[in-house]
Amino acid sequence: MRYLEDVVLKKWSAAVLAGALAVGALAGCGGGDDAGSGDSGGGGGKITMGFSQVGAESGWRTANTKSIQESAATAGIDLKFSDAQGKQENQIKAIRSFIAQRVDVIAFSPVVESGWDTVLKEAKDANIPVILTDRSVDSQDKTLYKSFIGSDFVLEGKKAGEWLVKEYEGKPEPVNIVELQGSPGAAPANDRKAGFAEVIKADPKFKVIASQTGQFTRTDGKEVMEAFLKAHQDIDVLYAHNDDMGLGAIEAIEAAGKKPGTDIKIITVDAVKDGMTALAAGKINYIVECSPLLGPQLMDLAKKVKAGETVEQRVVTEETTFTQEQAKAALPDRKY
Ligand code: GYE
Repeated sequence: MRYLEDVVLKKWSAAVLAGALAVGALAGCGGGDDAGSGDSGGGGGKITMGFSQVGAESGWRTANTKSIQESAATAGIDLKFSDAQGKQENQIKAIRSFIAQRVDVIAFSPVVESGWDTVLKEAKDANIPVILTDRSVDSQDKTLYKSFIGSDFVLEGKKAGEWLVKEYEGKPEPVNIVELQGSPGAAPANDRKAGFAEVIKADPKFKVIASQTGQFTRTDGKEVMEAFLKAHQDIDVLYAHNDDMGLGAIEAIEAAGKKPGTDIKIITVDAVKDGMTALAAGKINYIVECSPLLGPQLMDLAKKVKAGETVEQRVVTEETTFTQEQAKAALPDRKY
C-alpha cells in the first residue's frame, strides 16, 4: 500500500514537473526574449541565479565562493548556492533542482570535464541559460551553455614549465620532477599537466619520475608527498597543481629533514595568501597565479544573458606569475 502510494506520488510529481517544464519552455519560446515572461525573475525584477560550487577543497575555492556570494549581493541577484562536496552527481541533482525551481540563470563550476550533455540539454530545453565558471566541460555542442568564464589552465601549466626551463638553463644534469595532480578528471588537473608536459618535453633532462593526484587538498598533498619521498631519494623539483597541495607537501618535506625551496624546488598554481606567504619565505620558488575573483564578471554576464544580449562564448581571466621577490612586494595587498 505504502509502496503504491509512493509510486503514484512519484509519478504524479514527475508529471507535474514535466508539465511545469513544458509550460516554462513554451513561455520562453513564445514570448520571444524572455524579459517579460512572468516567471520568478521576469518583468525586470530580481534575477535568480542557481549556482553549484565544486566544494571547499582549497583556499582558492573559499575565495571563489566568497567572491560569488558577495558580488551577487552587490549586484542585487538572488543567489541559490549549492555545495557539491566534490561530487558530480550532487551537481547534476542541484542543476535539476534549479531547473525545477525555474531560476533565471544557472551557473556552475564543473567538478569534472565530462558527462554533462544530458543535464545541460535539460536546462536548454527548459530555456534556462547556463554560464560555466572557473572550469569548462568537454561537450561538443557549444550551444548548451552561453559562456565560459575562467582561466586558461594549459597556459598556467606552460608558465610553470617555462620557469623550470629557465631555472635549469645551462645545467645539463638530469632534473627529477614529482607532480601532484589536481582531482582526477577536473579541467585544471588535465590542462595544467598537459601544458607543463608540453614545455618540458623539449629537453630530455627533465624527467617526471612520479605523478599522482593530491585531490587539490593539503591533506592529500602531504600524504602523497610522504610516499614520493619514501620511494625516491633524488627529487629535485615538485610541481603541484595548486598551492594547498604544495603547502601539504612542504610539511612532508620538512618532516623528512629536507629544506623546501632549497633541497627541493617547488612550483605551484593559484597564489592564494598562504601560498604567497610560503613563497615570500623561500619555501616555494614560483607561483603561477589563477584568480578566484570571478564573481563580479559572472554577475555581469548573468544580467546580460537575462536581458537577451549576446555575450562572449569565452571570457579568459587575466593573471600573472610570482617569484619570491614579487611575492614579498605583493603580499601586503593580497586580498585572498
Ligand atoms: O586551482 C584549485 C581548486 O578550478 C581553478 O580548483 C580551480 C582549481 C584551483 O581546488 O585550488
